[in-house]
Parts: sequence; C-alpha cells; structure tokens
Amino acid sequence: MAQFEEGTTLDRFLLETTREHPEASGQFVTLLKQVALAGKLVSARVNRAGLAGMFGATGSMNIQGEYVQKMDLYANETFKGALEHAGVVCMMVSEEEEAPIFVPDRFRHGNYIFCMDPLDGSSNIDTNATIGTIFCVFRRCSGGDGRGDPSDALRSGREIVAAGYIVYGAGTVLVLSTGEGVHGFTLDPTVGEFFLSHSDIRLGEKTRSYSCNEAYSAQWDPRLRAWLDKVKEPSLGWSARYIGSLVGDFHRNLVKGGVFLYPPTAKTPNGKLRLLYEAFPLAYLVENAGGAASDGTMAILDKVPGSIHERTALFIGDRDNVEEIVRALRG
Ligand code: P6P
Repeated sequence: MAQFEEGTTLDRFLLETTREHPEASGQFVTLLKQVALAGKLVSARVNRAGLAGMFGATGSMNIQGEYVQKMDLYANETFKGALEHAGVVCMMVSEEEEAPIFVPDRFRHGNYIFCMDPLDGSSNIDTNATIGTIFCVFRRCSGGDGRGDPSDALRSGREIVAAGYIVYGAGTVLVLSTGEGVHGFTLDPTVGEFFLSHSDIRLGEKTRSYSCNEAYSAQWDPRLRAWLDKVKEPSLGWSARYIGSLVGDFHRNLVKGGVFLYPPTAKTPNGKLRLLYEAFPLAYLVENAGGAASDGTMAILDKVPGSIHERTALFIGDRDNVEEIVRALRG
C-alpha cells in the first residue's frame, strides 16, 4: 500500500490506490467519487438546515416505522441521484426505501451494489448533533443481473469490497476502506475538496471508554449488566460517552478508542441497528482498523442478512473489549 502525505486529495488517493488493481474497470473510482460528491451536497445542506427550513419531520413514516426527517429525504435523493445515472451500480438498497432501487435499464451495466443509510441519526439534526451517511459496496452477483432480485444484496459481510461513512459534525469527514487500511478525508468547504487527514487509522489496544444507552440496561442480558458493572469499578478508570447517533459514537471510538454497545432490548429483541447498511459497513471498517464487531454470538461480517432491512445487536470497537463482552455473554 503506497503511503500518502496528509493533504493528498481523495481523487489522487483513489486513482493511485486502485491503479494497483489493473482489473479495476474505473467504475470503482467513479462510484466512490460520486459518493464524495453526494457527501459534499448533503454536508452543505446539513450545515444550513436551520436556515433552509430543513429541520423537523416530513410527517411521513418510513419502512422502519420511524418519522422521516426532511433531511432524510434530501440525503436519500441526493445519494440516489449521484449514483443511479453514473453507470456504476446495478442496484441500491436504502434505509429510506422499502424495496431495492434498480437503476434505469440503460445504466444497469454497473458492476456494483450500493447499500446505504443516507442520513443516520437525523432525529438529532434539530439539536445540531453529529449525524452521518453510512454505506457499503458489493460487486454485482455474477449469476444475477441485478435486475429485480433483492437477494443480490443478501450477501455475507465478507463479500464487501468497500465501506465507509461521512460524518457531518464540527467538520465533514469521509472515512473509507477498500480493504487496505482505513483512511479519513476532511472536506475543505472553501475549495469543495476532501483532503487526507487521518491516514491509516488503527484502533488502539484495550481502551477504557464505553458507549451505550444505559436507560435500557435493565432490559439487557444480566451477564452484560454484570460486565458493565465490573468496568464501572473506579480503580479501572473507565469513562462513558454517548451521542445517540451511531456515526458520531462510532467515529469517536475509531479515532480515540472505545467500545459501542447496542444490545437487544424488550422493544428491539433482534437489536435496533440494521445489519446491511449500518452494522456491516462499520464492522468492515473496524476490522480493517484492527478492531472487532460482533452481534454477541458471531462476527458481524460472518452474517448473511435474511432481508435487506434486517436488524442486529451490535458490539463494536477495540478487539479486546469486544471479545471480553462476547465471553461475558457466553457466561
Ligand atoms: P437510542 C439513531 O436513531 C440510531 O438509529 C443510531 O444512530 C443510534 O446509535 C441509535 O439509533 C440510538 O438509539 O435507542 O439510544 O435512541
């Protein structure tokens, strides 16, 4: 893997890293550049949401039974619009759409399937909290033609070829892996370009920070509660951080270390977070950064979704802590 100095543009990084893959058709680079373009557009709108009448809900509910925020719709349309006419994807899956999105026939030669949560945490936007876009990419099924067959997206996480997120916070950062390390690019809005700012992000050793919604802990597996009670022992020096926005919580843990937990609860017995376009992308990133991600019984990336909106429990972060939680749950 070539080394890049801070300040390298995303475009140069993509061109130079995919040049090492002569089989790449160029579609891969185009796909990721279109994602970056959509991220710039969403970032600009998020930053002005309060001024552009983009706060609040639309009044409608999505497939998840959640009230759709105005920004959810904008982000969904922006990422779909950036990809469906680029000739790089044959199908897309979005948290905001009940069924997979099939691109117009004349563009269906695309080699990839794009799965996304266009704007995760958007219920936080009215409070100016960190939110983000999460995505992963699969190659199209050789057998399938990506037409009308949702099962083309129901693949093991081990078949992911790229994944990332764009975090819209104090700044806008695109964090990306194509299987060779995890790299972060910060948007300079004055020139509209992403520049390498976090080269080869590696998760530290066992860190002492956990991230969860403790209001639900009475509904957790007692063995998990016992683990949490243990780490609260003052001499261990643990701290807690929770934004309630998956991308914000995950990005902090990736950059500073920590473990994020969203266990099953009475209301969400199979977990709240979505496997295909939330847990998969973050699990791909965390494993490429030396960490781990589990549903409490198996590695997230070893799972195969039974449906495109399937939910999962999620324990993700530095490897030592995730493995300790899994051991605790095994009793
Ligand atoms: P809770 C946001 O609604 C979200 O889907 C994730 O971004 C976040 O991690 C989680 O839900 C927060 O859920 O139950 O703690 O509000």
